Amino acid sequence: MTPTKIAAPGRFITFEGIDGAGKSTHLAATVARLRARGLEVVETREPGGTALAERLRGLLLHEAMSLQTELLLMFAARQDHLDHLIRPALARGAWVVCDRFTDSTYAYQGAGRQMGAEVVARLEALVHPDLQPDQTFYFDLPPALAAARRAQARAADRFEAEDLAFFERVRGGYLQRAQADPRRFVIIDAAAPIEVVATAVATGLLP
Ligand code: Z5A
Repeated sequence: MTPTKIAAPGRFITFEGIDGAGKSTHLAATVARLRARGLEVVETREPGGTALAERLRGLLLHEAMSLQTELLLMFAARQDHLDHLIRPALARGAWVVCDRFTDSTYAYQGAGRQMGAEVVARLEALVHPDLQPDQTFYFDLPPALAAARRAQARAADRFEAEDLAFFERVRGGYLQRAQADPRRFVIIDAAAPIEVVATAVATGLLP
């Protein structure tokens, strides 16, 4: 009997946190570490990751729009990203490492914009009822510290221009999700020095 060939399963890893928490810094190091293991790694981000989703990203970060339009465009970009990049990569056994995913929508639109988790859950059920990240690193940082880091980095976009109260709600939204699913989430103390954070991420990464 010919043995059934089982394709190596792809893994879906996401990085989350308020702006300036350091996730992009550590995402790049994680991608390099996984590639050193000999894995095919697709590095991507949300909103974005495909030509169409990157165009939507430009609108989302810089154009004025209603809260509902913002929420729907986040999921429109995500649908395209899933269809053309994330799902095909996972299907061929690649690891996908993504800067933000639907946890961002729960945190920013659900909690930060106060639209509530229910409407986010309904769109999630439409767009990816069958898919969740295998692992999510959540970089937790007090918003005031994140703002100080951002101030040194670059000009603010539409989200970064929000006040501290907004980012406190976003942080609360993240913590609620992380505490509800401790199997998937790795909570990282992003206030620690970069080397300490790097070690925590490397240690927590799926084998
Ligand atoms: N958004 C949304 O509302 N809903 C959604 O569903 C999705 C997104 C998917 C774009 O995200 C925006 O979209 C985002 C939420 C919204 N809001 N904003 N703005 P983005 O991911 O593209 O942008 P970002 O979150 O602002 O990413 P970022 O600027 O790349 O920030 P970061 O990744 O958290 O931080 P970093 O660039 O790695 O580090 C920031 C600085 O801190 C940098 O100078 C580092 O050298 C420094 N750093 C990093 N770690 C440390 C430590 N440990 N100590 C000291 N300094 C450090």
